[in-house]
Amino acid sequence: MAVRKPKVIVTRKLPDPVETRMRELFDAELNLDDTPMGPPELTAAVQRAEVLACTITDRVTADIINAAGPQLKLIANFGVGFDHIDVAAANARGITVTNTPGVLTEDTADLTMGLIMAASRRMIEGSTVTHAGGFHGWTPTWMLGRRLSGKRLGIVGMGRIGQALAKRAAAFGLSIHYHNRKPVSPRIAEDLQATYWESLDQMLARMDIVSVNCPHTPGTYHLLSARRLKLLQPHAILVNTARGEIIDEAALSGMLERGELAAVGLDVYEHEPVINPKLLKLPNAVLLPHMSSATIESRIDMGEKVIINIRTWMDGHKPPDRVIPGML
Ligand code: 8YV
Repeated sequence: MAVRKPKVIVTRKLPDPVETRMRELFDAELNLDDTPMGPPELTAAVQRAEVLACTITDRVTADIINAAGPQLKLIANFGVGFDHIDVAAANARGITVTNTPGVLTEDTADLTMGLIMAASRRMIEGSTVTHAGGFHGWTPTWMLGRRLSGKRLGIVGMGRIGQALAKRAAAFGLSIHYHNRKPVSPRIAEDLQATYWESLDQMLARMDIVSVNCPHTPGTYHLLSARRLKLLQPHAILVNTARGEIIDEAALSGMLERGELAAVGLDVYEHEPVINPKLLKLPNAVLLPHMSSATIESRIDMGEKVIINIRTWMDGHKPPDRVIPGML
């Protein structure tokens, strides 16, 4: 007996193996030229789709959800963060929301470690100057950065990615400190040799490097506010591979411009894809284009998770990666 294929609208171009599998399993409408969808396109999509397979570039607001037809049953996000989806509005209409946790943890932690190294050792600055023909021979005092080994790393948010970063950082000789809503289990704390700080303020004031690894929720918006950023030591380095909204980007840019902070390594921005113009001018700002999960392996695994969530829903079961408001 032929299995009924649900109408799945995929909002962005996904890796070929993912799209091929989606075509086999679903009545999949793909976005082959990868044009991001604005509110009119998203509204049209939710009026026809049974499943919306969306990404961070889609603002799935309450207005969009309330415009959906009764056939929309599942919003299957391609990505772990879901702050671009009004989950409460979706749930209120009986629409399930899922994400793709776990599969991008290691790649995101790798890139975070990369940003820490690049910012501490001025790697991008060195490469840029070399490409521009500016390497005229070794000198004893040129391109001096800061050693990692023996320094303190403060991780804001000790979930999967924070813990994966802690393991990498320990191998580089950094001592691990963290702030979280609650301490990790004694077994994990011992494994990671991690020191818990209940007070974020106190931790920030004592770290050499700070990494933001918590989700963006109403509670973490501007968690690193202008006041808190001022607590950082002038030689400190700040990296963020979580969400731009967690840091007051204008305040951070001003501090970096005034030399009140040694360097930053950012993969995410408060108003993506717009970046504060001050940051763009500063050589001690290592800036990446939101690429921490950008490996072919992560992106295929994320697609697989989206497919599993849709398949489980099709089979009449609760999808494994359901998200609910306030779960983070
Ligand atoms: C994703 C991310 O690529 O998963 C996340 O939360 O930030 C990214 O690494 C992006 O969200 C895709 O929707």
